[in-house]
Amino acid sequence: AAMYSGAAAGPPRRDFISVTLGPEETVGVGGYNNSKAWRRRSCWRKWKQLSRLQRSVILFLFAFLAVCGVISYTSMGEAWKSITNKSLDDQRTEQEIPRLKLANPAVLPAPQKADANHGDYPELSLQKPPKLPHVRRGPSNLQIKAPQRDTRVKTRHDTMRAVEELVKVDKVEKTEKSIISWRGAVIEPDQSTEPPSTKIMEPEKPSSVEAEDQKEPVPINERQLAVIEAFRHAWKGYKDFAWGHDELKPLSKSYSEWFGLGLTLIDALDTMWILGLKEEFEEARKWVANDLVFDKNVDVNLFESTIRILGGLLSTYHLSGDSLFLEKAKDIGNRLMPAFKTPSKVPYSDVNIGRGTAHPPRWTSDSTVAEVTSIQLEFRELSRLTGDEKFQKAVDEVMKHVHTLSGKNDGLVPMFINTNSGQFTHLGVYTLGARADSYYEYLLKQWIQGGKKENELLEDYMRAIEGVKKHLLQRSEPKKLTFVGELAHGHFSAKMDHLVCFLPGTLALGAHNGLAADHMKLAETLIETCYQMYAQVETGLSPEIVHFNLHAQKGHKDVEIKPADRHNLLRPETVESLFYMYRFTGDKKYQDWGWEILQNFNKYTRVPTGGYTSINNVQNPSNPEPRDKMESFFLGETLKYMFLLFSDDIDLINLDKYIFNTEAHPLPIWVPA
Ligand code: DMJ
Repeated sequence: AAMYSGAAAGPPRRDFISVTLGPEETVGVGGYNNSKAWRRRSCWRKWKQLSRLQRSVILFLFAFLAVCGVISYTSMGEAWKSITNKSLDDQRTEQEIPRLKLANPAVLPAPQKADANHGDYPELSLQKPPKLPHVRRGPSNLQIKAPQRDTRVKTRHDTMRAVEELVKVDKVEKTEKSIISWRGAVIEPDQSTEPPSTKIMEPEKPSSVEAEDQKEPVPINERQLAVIEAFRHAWKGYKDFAWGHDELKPLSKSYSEWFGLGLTLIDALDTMWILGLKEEFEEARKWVANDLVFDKNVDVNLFESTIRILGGLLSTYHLSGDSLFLEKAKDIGNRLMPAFKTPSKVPYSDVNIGRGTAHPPRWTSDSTVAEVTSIQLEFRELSRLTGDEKFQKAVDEVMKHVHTLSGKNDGLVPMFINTNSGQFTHLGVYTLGARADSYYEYLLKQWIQGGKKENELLEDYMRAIEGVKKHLLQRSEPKKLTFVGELAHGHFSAKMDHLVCFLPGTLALGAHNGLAADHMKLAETLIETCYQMYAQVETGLSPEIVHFNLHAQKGHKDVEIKPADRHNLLRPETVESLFYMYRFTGDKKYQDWGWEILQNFNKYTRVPTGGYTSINNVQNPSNPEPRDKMESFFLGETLKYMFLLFSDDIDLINLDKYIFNTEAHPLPIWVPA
């Protein structure tokens, strides 16, 4: 630094110098000096010796090189990043190859509605059928064969292959599956293990769209024609005097309202489809399209509107493939959801579907056990169809909660549950009749609907049937009919509701699905009893409730009827069980018993001007005392089960593909056999 400060006295300034990069001063006075300070000084001196131009050129060169360096670093960085990422992707792809490949086979249509959880469950997308060119319309036996069958078969075949591949992969993943054994009932390994996810992936198509090879229609027989005639007669009364209202009052030629939602019409939609009543169906469809409005300030019962309206709309959607019914189902489903907003999440009994408010009955904060546990098939299916998991979540939670509750007696449940505490109330009374009946039915049916994977449902069902055997079965005198009584605080009562006659059919369905063979034996015994509840009565029609004689008394039959119980509401349960028994055994006596019942309905409950009526006295053939009301389930259930009972076409609502809700509305089994 001192040297430069004295530059004026230094050597004369040269105007230019040539740039010499050689070590000019490495050999100089003093010899070799390579100290850092010397080198710094020497470089600086050299720099100062350069002209401004030279310095500018050098600076420019440096600047230029620096810019080039930055540019090439950035682009190399990108290249490097992509190389790094690619190798990560490669690693992931290798791990996921089987799943990803199978989740997106070319034959599958693009998802209609994306779901946040899609990526977690690619396998579910495989359950979706390919988009087919043709959607069936019109009642089943009036249908024309679907066109382009070859294409359809091929497409479906390809899809099935993709599914099989997936199943192979899935099987490898889930090697150790437990076998459930329940006192003699052994469930195949592939039917057991974890419950299905509540996360719903993609909306499903109606089952009618999936229907493949349609075989020649099986001709309708005489007895089925008699059912069609009965239906038409009932429908005439409804159409003439109660169109668009809840129930027909056939004697007064008017109607009654319960919810004001055209209950009979909706309940009857899928029956018309199954019976092939195309004209009637189309007319009813128009009413649904133009006049069915749920935005109404009206209180509806959650259970009744779920099984009749939601269930009826969903099954009609599946049978017809007509999206109108799904839209309506979504609407009512959403409007029923406020019922689940309770402290315990056990739903309230009533919902105002216009206001979106819900409440328990006026006198209590209890709900009925059968009601809160018999809405699951419908809400679960609604989730599957819409891709919105909230419906299934709400009802699954109720089942899970009830599963854990104390207060059961060998699997038998009390009749009431509190919506605040979530606990059973009125403990100690056990029945398979009113207020508990369909709890048992839906345990089995949900298990079947979900592909036989939800073990808790099966456990609860099997335990309950053991409870029935242990506490509720007795034999009557003189015919030694096995019946299902009731238990009240340890005391057995020989009382049996007609409602209990759903049980033989449910037991038979369970046995058909691999449960204990003795369930079928019990079903055979119990259906005989239910038949006797008709056969031993003067009109050949069952009363609402019977009491069985436990002791032989001269001149007494097995069945006793109290004056308050001798009404008949045109209920379906016995005919329902006859249908299952005939399907699974082929024994024609079940058809004959059903035929007798139909004739007696015609004899004692048919109103000449149209419609059928409930009666007050099944013991008085000369005056059964008509009540002036046709319940919606007569068209929704009783006549439908009659028609199916008389049919020899096992594919007319195949029981390996469909599960009936408790109002006889068939919904698809998610993993059909
Ligand atoms: C119907 O609404 C249903 O079958 C319900 O499960 C019981 N009551 C009637 C028929 O009896």
